[in-house]
Parts: sequence; C-alpha cells; structure tokens
Amino acid sequence: MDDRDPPRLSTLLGQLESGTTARDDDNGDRPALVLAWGVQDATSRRVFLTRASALSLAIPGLGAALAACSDGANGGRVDSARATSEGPAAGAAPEPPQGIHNSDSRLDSAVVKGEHHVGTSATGSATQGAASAQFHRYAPELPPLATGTQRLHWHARETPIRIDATTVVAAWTFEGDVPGPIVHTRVGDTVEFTLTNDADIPHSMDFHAAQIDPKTAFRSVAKGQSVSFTFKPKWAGAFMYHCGTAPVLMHIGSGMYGAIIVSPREPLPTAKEFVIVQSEFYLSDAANGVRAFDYQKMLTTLPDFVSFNGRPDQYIKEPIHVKLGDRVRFWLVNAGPTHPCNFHVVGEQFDTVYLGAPPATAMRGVQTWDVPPGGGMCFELLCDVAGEFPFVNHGFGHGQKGAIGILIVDG
Ligand SMILES: [Cu+2]
Repeated sequence: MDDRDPPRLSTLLGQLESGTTARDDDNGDRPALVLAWGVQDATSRRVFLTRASALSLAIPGLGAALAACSDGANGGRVDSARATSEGPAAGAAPEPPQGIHNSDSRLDSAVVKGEHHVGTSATGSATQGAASAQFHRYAPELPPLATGTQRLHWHARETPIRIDATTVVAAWTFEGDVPGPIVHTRVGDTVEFTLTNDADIPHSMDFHAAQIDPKTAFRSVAKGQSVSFTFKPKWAGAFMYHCGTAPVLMHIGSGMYGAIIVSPREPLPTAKEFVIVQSEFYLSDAANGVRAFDYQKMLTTLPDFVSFNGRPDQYIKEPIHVKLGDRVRFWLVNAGPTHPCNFHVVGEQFDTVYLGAPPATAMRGVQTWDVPPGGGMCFELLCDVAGEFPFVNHGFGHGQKGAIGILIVDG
C-alpha cells in the first residue's frame, strides 16, 4: 500500500467530462450529414421499401430454416400455432400485409447488399420538438414481478431523446424511450404482446425470451397497423428484445431494443436487483440540435458513445445506492448492435455468475465476464464492503465512451 490519496469520484467525473469533449471533437472532421430518409419524398421512400421487401421475399424457405435452427439449439420448442392461440390477442392477429416481410440477420444482409442508401434515423417525428426534450435518468431497478398473464400493448414511436446535457438523438423507440420498458415475467407465465406502429416506416418486435415462429410473430407492420403474439418463456434469464425489421442493424442501432427479465419459478436469493442494457450510439453531426443515428457509421463499428441504459455516464452522475450487506443482482443485456460487454465491478468480485438460466450453471468467484451482443446474463455480488464501486465495461475503449457507472454501498 502507498500513502497517496485514493482518486475521488469528482476527479473521475472530471476526467469523464473531458472524455465527452474529446468524443465530440472526434466528430468534427467527419463528412457532413446526409439526411437520406429525412429529405426523401414519400414516393422514393415507398420505392426503397418496395425494393427492400422484394429482396426479403426473394429468399424462400427462410422461416423453415430458422425453425430448424431453433429446434436444434433448444432441444424442442413451443409449437407456434399453439403458442399463438393461447391468448385472445393471438386469434385476432392479421395476416402479414403484402410487401412487408419478417426479417432477420440473413435478410438484413441481403437487403444491405442491395441497398446502400440507408441513411439516418432522422425520419418522421424523430427530430420534432428536440429543443424541449428533457433528460431523465433511466431507472435501473428491476420492476416487481408481474405474476400470471401479462398483457402489453406497446407503440413504436420516432421521437427525440436527450441522452446527456448536450446531446439529443433522433430515436426510433418502443414506448418513447431508449431502451424500451423493462419487462419482468417468470418462466411459464404468459406474455400477450401487441405492437402498434405509430411511425412512418415499418417496425416489428423480436423477443429473445420467446420460442415462436418468427415469420409470423416477428413480422413487420406498417404505420397504423398492429401485430400480436403470445408466448411463455421457457428459460430464466436476461433476454434482449428488439425491432427485427431490415436492416436490423439500423433498427437496433437507432434505439429499438430493451430487456425482458425472466425469473425462475423458484425464487433466487433475496437481492437488490438492477437491469443494465448496454448499447452503442453511432451518431451523425448535429442538425437543428439533433444528432441522428447514422447507418454508415454503424457499419464502421466505431461508436461515439457506449451506454448503460441509453445515457452515457448516467450512473456516474447519479449512482446506484445499496446498503452494506445487500446482495446485488445485475441482469445485464447487451443490445449491441456489435460490441461485447465485459462486465466488471472495480473493487468487488462476483460471487456468482449464471452462465445459463439461473439458478443452474453458476460460476463462483468471477472478476469479469463478457456478454455478447444479443445476449444477457445474471451477475451477483455480496456487498460486504462499504464504498464506491465503479461498474464498467472493462473493454475500456467502450467504458471510456460511457459504459460505466458507480455502485455506492452505504455503510
Ligand atoms: Cu424498427
């Protein structure tokens, strides 16, 4: 031990503020923003969507191939017809509208190869009212468990969101926030879900906690239309949900993601439970006070920000508090779209990391574990030391860009 004073949080915060400035400067010499979809007229937008749909439909049998993959990976799956007939909403689900098709990563690739003019998220209402967009801290606490059937009716919306004091982004959202709402359910309980699309371009919903035919359930819907499906989570864990409309990279990268936490039937040890969703922000330069998500920049995979719950550094500025002796459980989802989250708590160790569905496959005594994009894991630590513990993406190129927070253990 040496006799130097430990670094103070105020110093760390100052360094982070400097980092923010550096990040902003980093954008200064980038090419000027091209608001591709923002300046398109309705006709050219329809042409784009028609081309994209045609490319999607040009891959026959994809849904069956996906179902086969699901069978192999999971050792059996819920029959999609039965799953979708269990809830009253499922029976009312309309046929997929002509010209709009379910998408997935392979369709995404097909569309991207054919369409290079995907631009930014500055569409429709995503930029309207940006000046009055207020910052709010995204509450990380796991909501109480909704036992029994949970009915969710969400809306896809394009709206500006303030992610820090100086940055407003043109976001595509579920329910007007990034990430979307945290869903908390339990293995075997029923989730009846409806998505209504209020936005100008097609959107969809893909729950990783569901085992269901994606061609039907995860299909895209046009403005004013809805899609409904019902599922029962088979496995406990932290699962991602996201829009799966092509190009998936653009829709996830523009804010359409969140976490669904599936608790096991047998309760885990009592703990203070938090949900952390890591995601990357690839932003254009500001236009009229708004920075749009930039598809070409997403392809470079060099983000401007990496955040926990949609706002870089928010839990540095307003930390998470627990008490000495508390067990803390982080349900961590990595929405990506591209980079892993190497989760670590400075000055602490995870006594338990569940490699698969908790409570099985528990690893003990883990310092850092990575969660891949599209994945989720459950981390636990016993807070038997008081202090201020940064929780970080220990891939520090990402931590430095905002994937960092403070857990304060009050003595
Ligand atoms: Cu979408």
